[in-house]
Amino acid sequence: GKTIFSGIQPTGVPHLGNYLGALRQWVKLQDEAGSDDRMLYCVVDLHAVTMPQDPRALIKSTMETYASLIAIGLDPKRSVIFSQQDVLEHTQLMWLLSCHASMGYLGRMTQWKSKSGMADDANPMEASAPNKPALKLGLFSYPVLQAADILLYRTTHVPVGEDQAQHLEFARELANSMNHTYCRATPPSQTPWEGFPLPQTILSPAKRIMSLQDPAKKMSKSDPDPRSRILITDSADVIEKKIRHALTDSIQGVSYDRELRPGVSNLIDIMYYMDESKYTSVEQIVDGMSGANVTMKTMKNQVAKSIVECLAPIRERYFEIMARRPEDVAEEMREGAVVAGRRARSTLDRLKEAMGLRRPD
Ligand code: AQP
Repeated sequence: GKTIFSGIQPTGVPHLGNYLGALRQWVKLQDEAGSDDRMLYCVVDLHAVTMPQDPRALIKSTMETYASLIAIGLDPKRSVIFSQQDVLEHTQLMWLLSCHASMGYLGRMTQWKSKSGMADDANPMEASAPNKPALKLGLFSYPVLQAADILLYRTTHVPVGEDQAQHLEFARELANSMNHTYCRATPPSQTPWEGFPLPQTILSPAKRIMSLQDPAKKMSKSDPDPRSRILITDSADVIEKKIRHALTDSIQGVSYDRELRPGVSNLIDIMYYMDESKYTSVEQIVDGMSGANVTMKTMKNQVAKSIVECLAPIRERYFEIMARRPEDVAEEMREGAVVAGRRARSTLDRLKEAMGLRRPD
């Protein structure tokens, strides 16, 4: 069977980019899974602390993120849903992987540069941007922890957005390097280590949803302008307003061209991916609108309507979950971690044995 793993940062309620680019795929994989497939979905709170956090806000947004996962249709009975810090093996495996991770490779990753405000050609050894705190080891080694998250469950498939493809490639490299070194070593038990499966990336069709205010940038939780994104729990009013204010262009009528008309094309993409079953293609939407001489205003109304319809039941479920006692929700998360922990320990025990780190029981 397949083992599917993915993670989301505890940044609170996800936006449409997270939802269409990754989370909806998680639900689809869960709903299509066979009886010998397993799904693990993780709120990656240890990744969150690579950036400054307000402790009280972090606890709150972790709960909101978990509630969002249940609201979109993940079912704790079918998928293991848990928090990263509840399974201590993540950081243990990270250390073992760190001893094989290349500094040079990590230095070429783009995320530490963008999150620390560093230039594209910044050198991590002397990295400090003007008026910015020095680069922290945790942010630099983020992809190693991410590789540990994935490999810990002997994951075969990882559904993520396109922005994570680079990190997945790094995880495969590390797995390869570990397999190469330790599968051939003879452990004290004489049973050679089976190695890590090389995890495949699953990209959803909506690879990259762009910001509503600047269609050259991806829709992102860290964008200071809340109008740049739609949250999956936004009310109909808020959605309509954000779409009405979305940056488009002054060209007449509706047409699709990601280069020339990135704003309009992003809105059409969103409309299409909100309910793919309604249309055969993006062209079908565009042809229908240009045939009817639809104005920008009418187009935006239609886009907003399709988002509102799709998100309404999610929003309702979200508020139901948030009305539960926080202790009960937290307990449900811990139950997920118990199941995840069992699989994590079996992977780690075998690897430690291969590395000569495990004494006889
Ligand atoms: N704009 C996007 N289009 C498509 N997919 C996206 N993802 C994020 N933004 C887009 C995918 O969402 C999943 C969960 O993301 P995350 O919580 O790890 O956050 P992130 O990738 O760092 O992106 P965010 O949400 O915008 O946060 P910041 O502002 O911190 O960068 C991932 O699978 C991601 O690919």
